[in-house]
Order: sequence, then structure tokens, then C-alpha cells
Amino acid sequence: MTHYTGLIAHYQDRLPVSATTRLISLGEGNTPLIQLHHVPRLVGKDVTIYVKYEGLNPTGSFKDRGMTMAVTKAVEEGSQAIICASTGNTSAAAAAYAVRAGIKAFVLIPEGKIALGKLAQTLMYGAQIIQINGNFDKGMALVKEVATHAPVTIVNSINPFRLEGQKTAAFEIVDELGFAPDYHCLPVGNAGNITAYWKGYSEYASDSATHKAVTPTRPVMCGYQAAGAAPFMAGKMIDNPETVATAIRIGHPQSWDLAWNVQRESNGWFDSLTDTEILAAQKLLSQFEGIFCEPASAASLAGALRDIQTGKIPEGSNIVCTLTGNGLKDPDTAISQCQDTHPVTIDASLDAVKKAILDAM
Ligand code: AN7
Repeated sequence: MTHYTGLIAHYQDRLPVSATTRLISLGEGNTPLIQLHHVPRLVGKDVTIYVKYEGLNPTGSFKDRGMTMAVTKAVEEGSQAIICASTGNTSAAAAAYAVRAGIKAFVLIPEGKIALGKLAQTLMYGAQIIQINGNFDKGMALVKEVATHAPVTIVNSINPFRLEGQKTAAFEIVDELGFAPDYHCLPVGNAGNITAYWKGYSEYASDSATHKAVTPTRPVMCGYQAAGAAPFMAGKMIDNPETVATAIRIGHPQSWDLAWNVQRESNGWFDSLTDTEILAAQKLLSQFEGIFCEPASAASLAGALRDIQTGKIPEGSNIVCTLTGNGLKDPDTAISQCQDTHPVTIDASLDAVKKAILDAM
């Protein structure tokens, strides 16, 4: 078996690189596709649910897929600096891949609205962090403007190489299952990822050499937003998005038209979940499957479960939910959800430990 060196090397025939391109990689991709064993039983429906655990990428989120590609191309084109606005995960990924490439990273983040783990990462990687007293959408607008005045390459998902890298997640799923799922559920912020998955499924479906006579060839795409940050439900951009799932606290999605196109072409839909529903799904996944994702990621499962329960997703379906980020990204939200499960504190003695165990059995 050859050493796995990242998704560009693995899927180079399907990505915009040449034999001489210097690949900027941290071994991203090739993430686990885990079948849920307990959750389907809890909902009492005959469905097969897999989660694509993107939290196991090098910086703990799916952003690494897009960033390896975007930074590889930025370096190939001679760029010395990259810039992004971010709700946290993009900044961590940009910072790490910039280090790997030996170039500079500038990140604009909304002050006080970044989960702790993401801030810790971005600080450690040594990016130039610019905090603004405004939300992601404001930061994104500023990044677009400043990039026309300064020699910096934007690595948000408006950079088309980001979506090229991210489409490989769909390739991995089809390669592993041998077919495309019936339904694919994702959390939606800027809607870059749902667009990228659809691109990946579509490219495989149109390539008969790789994907022969498999049904279905492409899934129905289901995009889920947080109720307080749901422009796709409103049918228009919104100005003051709010949600505990700070990763998707986005009111002006950058891939608006592309995502509506995905919805139409796949016969899919958008829907929204309350913060309570999102956190309940996050906890369910941790406590019944042993899988810890960040709040935004749990929107995919929360949405899928609701649509399974109502029958919108019928019994007999194969469903993939993308878990976009690792639960360790946001320790504060995790701990605050477990106030009813305080650790027991006892004397450091054998008797006391024994008693604690027997009391809990
Ligand atoms: C965990 O980091 O936009 O719909 O600046 O971090 O492709 O935007 C993060 C987005 C879902 C939404 N889940 O993906 C950023 C940023 C997690 C995320 C999304 C994000 P898109």
C-alpha cells in the first residue's frame, strides 16, 4: 500500500494540477464514513445513516479539503499572502496551510464570536488575526474589497479552487460505498460545501468508467441552516444572523445562486433547525454513537432525523450526513450543555473510588 499524502495526490486526475505542481498538503481527506448503529433504532425507522466525519481532517474541519487546493494554486501562481474572512474554521485551515507553504495568512474574524478551539489554532499557527466589530458577512465584504487594493489571494469559498478540493469528499463516499447515497445532508452557511459535493457527485455520475450503471447516481441534496441564520429559508439575505452554531452564523451566503441550482437539479430542499434541535442532535451523536462534532455540523443530522420522522426521507433510504467539524473546536458550548452531569468529586482513596463506582452501577 502506498503512503497516503493527501487528497490532491489521490485525486490528481480530477483536480487542476500538473505533474510539476508543488502540492501543499497536510494529509487531509480520506476521512471515516461511519454507519450509525443506535440512532436509526431510536427513531424507529428503517433507514441507513452514515456520517462523513470531517472533524478528523488535519485542522479538524472540512475546510482543509478546499484549503490544500486553494493554497497549492496560490503558491503556483506566485502569491505571497492569503486572506479570508471566517467564522473560525476557514481561518484555522488558512493559517495552517499558509505555514506549510511558507507564505503569510491574514484572517478577519468577528470579535467574540469564534469558538475557542478555532481561535487557539489560528493563534498557534501564527496567522495575522484581524478582529472586527462586525459579523462574518461584514468581514467577507471587507476582504473582497481589500483584495483589489493589496497583493493577497482570497481563500474563502468564492475562490473556485476551494470547491474543487471539497468535491473530493463526494468521490470518497462513492468510492467507499460503491454507490451514491439517496440523500446527502449538510449544514449550510455560505453554501460552498453543498455546491462542492454536488459537483463531485455530478462529475462521478457523468464518468461511466468510474461509476458504471449505479443507481442512484446522484443524491437528493438537503441543506440545513440554523433558524436564526436561515437566509435560504427567508428567500433573501438577512442582516443580523444569530445562532449558537457560530460556524454557520452567516446571513449573506456567498454561493447563493450555485446552491439554489443544487436544490433544483437534485430535487432537494433547504430547511432550518432551532439551536435547541441542533444541540440535541450533537448530544445524541456523542452519547449514542461516540462521535463528537461541533454544533454547526449537527444541523445535518438534526435535519435528517426530522425529515426521516416525517417521512419526507422515506424508509429504505441510504443517507449520508456530513459532520463538518470536530467537537473539540467548541469546548465552551459542549461543557455548558452538560451542566446536569457534573463530575463526582471524592477523596483520593480506594474506598471512595470503589463507592463511587458501585453507586453509579
Ligand atoms: C463546521 O469558517 O464559513 O456552507 O468561515 O465551519 O460551505 O459555508 C465555516 C462554515 C458548516 C458551512 N460547518 O459550510 C468559516 C465558515 C462548519 C463550518 C459550515 C462551516 P458552507
